Amino acid sequence: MAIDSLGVLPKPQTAVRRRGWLAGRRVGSVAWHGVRTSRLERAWHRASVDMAAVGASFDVRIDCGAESARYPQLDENESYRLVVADDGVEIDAPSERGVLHALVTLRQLVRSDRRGARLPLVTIDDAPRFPWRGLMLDPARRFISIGALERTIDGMALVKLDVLHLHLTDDQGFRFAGEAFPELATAAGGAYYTTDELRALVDYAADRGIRVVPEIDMPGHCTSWLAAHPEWTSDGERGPPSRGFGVHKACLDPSRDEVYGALERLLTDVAAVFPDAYLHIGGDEVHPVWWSENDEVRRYMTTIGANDVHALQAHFNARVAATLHRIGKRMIGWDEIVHPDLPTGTAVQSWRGAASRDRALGAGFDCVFSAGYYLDLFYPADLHYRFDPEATPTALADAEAALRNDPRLAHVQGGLGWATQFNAAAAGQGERSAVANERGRVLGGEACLWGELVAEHVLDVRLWDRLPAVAERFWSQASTIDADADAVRRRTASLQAVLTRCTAIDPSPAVPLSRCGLSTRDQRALRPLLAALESVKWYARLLGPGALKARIDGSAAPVTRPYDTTS
Ligand code: TNX
Repeated sequence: MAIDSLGVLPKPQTAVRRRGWLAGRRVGSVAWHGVRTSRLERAWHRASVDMAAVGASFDVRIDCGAESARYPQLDENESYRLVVADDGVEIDAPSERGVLHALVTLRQLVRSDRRGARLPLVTIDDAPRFPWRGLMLDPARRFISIGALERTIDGMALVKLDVLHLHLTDDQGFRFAGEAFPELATAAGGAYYTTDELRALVDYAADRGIRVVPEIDMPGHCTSWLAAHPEWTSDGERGPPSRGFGVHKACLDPSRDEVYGALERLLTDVAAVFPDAYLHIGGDEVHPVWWSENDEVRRYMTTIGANDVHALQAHFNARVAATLHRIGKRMIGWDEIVHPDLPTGTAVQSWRGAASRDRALGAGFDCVFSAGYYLDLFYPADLHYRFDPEATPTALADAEAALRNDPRLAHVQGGLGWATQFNAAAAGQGERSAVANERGRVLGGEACLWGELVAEHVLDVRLWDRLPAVAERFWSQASTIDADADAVRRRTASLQAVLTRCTAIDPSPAVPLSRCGLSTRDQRALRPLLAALESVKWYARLLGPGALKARIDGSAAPVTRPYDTTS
């Protein structure tokens, strides 16, 4: 039997199917060999409750070689072997992480119908292709409750994703209420997380083998900070945090020691809550105007010998990296941070296509690839699935061309053309090179769901019809990836039943209607209309006519869009 038809997503490395099935028993047993930890006991409990719900119980033997670190780390051994034989199930893994994955695979293998509950006889040997398999959520734009984050973590574990990247701050919100500067969160307005809530969330994720990487976006995207601390900027756009979306001029003042001192206290606070080795400093979309027009900042540039604002941002980043180094963290940031002066050891999250990835790798920086996995663009799953984190520049250009030529995206073709040109221009031409020659390492990838138009009641719908396909891209070997676009869509669709059975996630499109408080009658009345509608792809809806036109004809985009945080 082909790997495909086992229904496990992401596809395992190898699966050898034997004829026959293991029938479920009324009462199953678990036998522990090797290491037995409370984390594994809880994972076993979840798996058995879930299987019991479909009337499945089996005799399972679990042999775990070693305890994993309390908080998951990059590059741990995550491999496992799962054997379903005539006389029961056997799980073998060198570490807890592997056992967690094996139990998830087991839950996906169960069949239950009129013939009863059963498992296919099979031997699965599995391990991930990439150690960094992430999802970025954006509670800064629209708050996401801890409950919704927890159920998302449950779903992530089911598709073997292992990094939840939380974009905690942006112009519209500052969701981290630490001890040094609690006023950053309260003055920014809206909800925020307490450190206790975040610590509990980190533990919840660690229990499922998932790391949580916090992002504090700086020095741009910071109007929310300035409500409490206007003195951290030099000029201009002070006032209440912005409700509008887009690139704002506000920037932290890179010329003042006081700002670096505050950042050190803030990041120390963040580090105390998030044990992960990496801390994300954002660094994206810094508006060039403010710094270049401010006299003090210009004087500072002369003092440090920075010829342009990119050099100045690199200087800012280097000072922040030194702070992170002192508090035992590694820095990661969006691909705008790549610069000859960026300290080695920094990791780069590439969002502007192959050229930005290769520029980072060529300069020796490890890379997390996100271009191609922007779930907020509403692309169908198979289009995201085409992008490979390690694809050659030519293959990635082909994937982008496929986007432009896809009839499902015909209505946004103008904008898409612009996006591709932007990718090439922004990342610096002439610096493309083949992946094989690079010095940095592709750690993996991250799907991103930017939150401008993602209120919590649509979160499940927006994530789960496409995220599983991306998760497979990050876990499965390139050689097992489906060539047929429909296959991955079918497999993603059939995973939905497992998701609803095993987690509190409900990805059905009707859910937002009930979650936003419509009566059952109104929901029923709206359904035929919804069935006939389709989401607008790309950023055509997010940008609105003004910004869309600006993007297409290359002029400066207005900050305001037809939606804001109150829409
Ligand atoms: C760019 S991608 C951003 C985000 C926005 C997104 C969509 C990146 C690093 N920055 O701040 O949410 O576009 O508008």
